Amino acid sequence: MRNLDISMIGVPIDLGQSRRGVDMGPSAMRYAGAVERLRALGHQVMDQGNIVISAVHEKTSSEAGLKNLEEVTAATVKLAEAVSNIVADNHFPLVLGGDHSIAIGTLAGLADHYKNLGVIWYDAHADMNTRETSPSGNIHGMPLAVSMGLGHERLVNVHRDGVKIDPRNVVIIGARALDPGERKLIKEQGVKVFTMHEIDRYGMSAVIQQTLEYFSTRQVDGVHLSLDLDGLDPLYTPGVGTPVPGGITYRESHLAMELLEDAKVITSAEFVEVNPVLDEYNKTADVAVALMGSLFGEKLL
Ligand code: 6HN
Ligand code: MN
Ligand code: MN
Ligand code: MN
Repeated sequence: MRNLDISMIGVPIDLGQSRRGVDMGPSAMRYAGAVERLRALGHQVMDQGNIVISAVHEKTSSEAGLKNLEEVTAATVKLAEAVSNIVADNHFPLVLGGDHSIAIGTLAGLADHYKNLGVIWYDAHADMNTRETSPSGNIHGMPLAVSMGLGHERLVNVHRDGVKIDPRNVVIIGARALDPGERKLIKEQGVKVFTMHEIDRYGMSAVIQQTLEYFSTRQVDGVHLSLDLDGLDPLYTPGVGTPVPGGITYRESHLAMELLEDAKVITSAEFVEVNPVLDEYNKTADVAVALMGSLFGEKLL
């Protein structure tokens, strides 16, 4: 059991995609008891509140193919600063989304402190589109490519110029909805992916074991967990904007968190895409907070 100083920060933004409501994700996870759950495990938890995001949804400051580019850029710049300050204080950053576009800011802030960061991208999607390959123009489908230096310069240069993470330090877990351009980029960039096929075939335990072995060969200096609740099957997490059937189970997800906690490797985390408007009585936020419990050391006995 680690006793951590956890700094929690919410990013109430839904402009990285097209379905309103995911801006209420931070509140939903707080109502589900995130702070109390982690304090009960013996951690210090400082809730820093939310990054200030304009609540006006009419604006579409788009360049073609990049919806709300202005607003997403502004939000990620603020988040990067906040995350960087949290790490500078030797606290553990725990970011509550918000749609997955916020990862652009989280990873930019972490890049101030980690020179060879490992990233676990727990998601049904790869989030590796660019304006050229995106089927939607939604920036939440782009943050991983952006963080590798691929995408619109406004996004690539958030907080500090250029590349934030090495593609070979990225492990995607749970993928089952990849766009053609993403498949190509995954191969070109050398990203490691455990699709649902590998999870079905070898089991989550082996997948996490192989992930940890891979990070150790890469000699990473930290590991960020970016957990999109749509990585789980919509049976367990219906409150997400882009659900994909055939996903990771509730128990497999707990096992993944437990094994990561046992290995003591995770140095920052974000939980994204919780949309209470699409949910069934806050079920998805409850699952998010339960997974936080396992990630931060909760045991069944
Ligand atoms: N997410 N690949 C699709 C797109 O629009 O680019 C879906 C992206 C989903 C993004 O869930 O964070
Ligand atoms: Mn302190
Ligand atoms: Mn996703
Ligand atoms: Mn995602």
